[in-house]
Amino acid sequence: MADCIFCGIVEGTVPSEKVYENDKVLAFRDINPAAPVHVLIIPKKHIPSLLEAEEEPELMGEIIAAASKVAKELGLAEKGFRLVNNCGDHGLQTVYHIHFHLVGGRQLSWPPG
Ligand code: DGP
Repeated sequence: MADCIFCGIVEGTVPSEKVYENDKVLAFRDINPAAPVHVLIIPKKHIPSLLEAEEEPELMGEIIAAASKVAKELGLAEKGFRLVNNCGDHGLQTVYHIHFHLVGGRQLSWPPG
């Protein structure tokens, strides 16, 4: 999709530090990390937000599977981590290409602010 920064990352026109990729899913380091490990996991297909995910159950499963794989590969299995989706204005979503934040490497707090 034109003007989508994450589509640009998928296409390679926007640089990123990729940590995992398959034919449907891409994972790369967040440009503004909130923790020692902060990876964004996205579908290569442009889907604006979690509101459209109902139509893509298989693809959402691919993302969860990628999160599990990347978490283990980046050393998060022992201590744990968090997988977060921000949706819409109240959720503080800023990029409207659905993405899941894989965050770990330090003690996290709860509930979110
Ligand atoms: P959200 O608020 O959930 O929409 O988070 C969007 C995240 O995307 C935010 O943590 C910063 C990250 N981000 C925005 N632009 C870029 C970019 O060009 N490259 C990378 N690697 N991350 C980006």
